[in-house]
Amino acid sequence: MFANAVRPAAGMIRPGGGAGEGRYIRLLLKRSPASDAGWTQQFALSEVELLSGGDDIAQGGVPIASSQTSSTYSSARAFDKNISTYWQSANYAAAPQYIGYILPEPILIEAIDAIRIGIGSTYGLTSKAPREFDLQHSVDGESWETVFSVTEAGAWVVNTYKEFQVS
Ligand SMILES: [Ca+2]
Repeated sequence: MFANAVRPAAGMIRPGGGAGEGRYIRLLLKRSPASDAGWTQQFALSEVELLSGGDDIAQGGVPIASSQTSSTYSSARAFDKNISTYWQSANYAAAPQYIGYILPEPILIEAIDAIRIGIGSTYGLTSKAPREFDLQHSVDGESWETVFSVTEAGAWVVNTYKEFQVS
């Protein structure tokens, strides 16, 4: 368990069963050094992996994001297995912002046991990396449920990944 990772109250976690199966996963990014400072570009990250049994299941689906600076920094850049490319939220788009993935098949949210986030070496990127975020799950892409929260991810180092244990 990552030292600063916290679980929400048990009642917030959807139990297994049909209602808990969904294709929509996202990270709701609530705070970064850039958002704290009111920068025009508040969030960026280079890679997101949704780990289940050691495998990244964010493959074969559709990346999504609340906004992007331009097509160069689209949501797909966070899922291309290249730490040199990154997604970045739009200019002046305030927190929170989200980066996520529509899986090709529904899963139980409990199947995700860790999240890995990678930050590359582009100047300023570590300042836009999330310090506080929620893992959210949805069955319809409209109503989202928080299943895991990180309140302080700590400082980021260029060209490194942090892994957050969900279960
Ligand atoms: Ca990338």
